[in-house]
Amino acid sequence: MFLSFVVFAILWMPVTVQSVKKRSFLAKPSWDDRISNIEFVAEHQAPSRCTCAAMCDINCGCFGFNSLVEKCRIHRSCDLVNMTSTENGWRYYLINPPPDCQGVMKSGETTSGLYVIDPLGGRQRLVTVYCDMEIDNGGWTKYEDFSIGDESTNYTLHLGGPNTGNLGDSIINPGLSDANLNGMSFSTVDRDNDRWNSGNCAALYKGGWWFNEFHFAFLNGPWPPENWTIPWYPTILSVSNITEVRMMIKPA
Ligand SMILES: [Ca+2]
Repeated sequence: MFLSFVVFAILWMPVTVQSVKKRSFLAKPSWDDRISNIEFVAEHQAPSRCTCAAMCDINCGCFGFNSLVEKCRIHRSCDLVNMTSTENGWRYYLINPPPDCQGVMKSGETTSGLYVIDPLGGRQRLVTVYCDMEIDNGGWTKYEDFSIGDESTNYTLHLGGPNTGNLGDSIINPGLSDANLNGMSFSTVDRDNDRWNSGNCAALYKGGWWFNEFHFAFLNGPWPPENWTIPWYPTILSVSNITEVRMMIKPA
C-alpha cells in the first residue's frame, strides 16, 4: 500500500458522527421503461428525481424514478442483467460512489462525516468511512510518503518527508533513537516484533503498534485510557482529556 501522506491526529473535543451524506448516482438510460426484478423495499411519491435520490439512504443500492406518475422505488440492490419486467416511465439509477474521500471532496462535499466509497471500483465492496474535510479541532501532524510493508515484513512502517501540523514529530525524530518508529515492524500482544529484547512492548503497553525499543508516539493505547502511556511526547503528556485519535491517509 503506497500512499501520499498520513495524518496522525489527536482530538480533544467530542466528535459527533453525522448521518451519511448524499452520494452520486449513475443513470442507466438503457434500462428505461424497465424495472428491477428484485423487489423494492419502499415506494414513495416523489415530485422529482432529486427528491427520490435523497430517499436513497445507506441501505439503498439503487433506485427507480418514474416521472409520469412521480413515484420513487428504493431497492437494496438491483440485478444489472435481468431488468426484464417493463413498466412505462421508469428510469433506474445506480449508486456510483467515489473511490476515496478525495473523490468525495471533488464531488463537492465540504463537511466531515460518513460517506460511502467504492475503493476497489465496480461496486465490488462498498464501505462507509469517515471523511475529515477540515482537520481543524485538536492537534495533528502530517507525514509525507506513507507506506506499510506487506505481511512478510510484519507491516513495516515507512514515513518520509517533512512533517507539518501543530503536534510536532514524535515518530521519525523523537529525540531518542530507540524511540524512532520509522522502519519498525508492527507488534501485537501475541507477535513481538519490537526491538526491546527483554519483553514485548505491545503486551506491556496494551495495544498493537510499531514499537521500537521504546516509543514517544502511541495512538492505539487501551481504552479507557488509565493505563495508556505516552500517546504523543512531549506535546500530549496526559491521556485523560483525549477523546479520539485518528490516522488519516490521502492518495497522491
Ligand atoms: Ca521484544
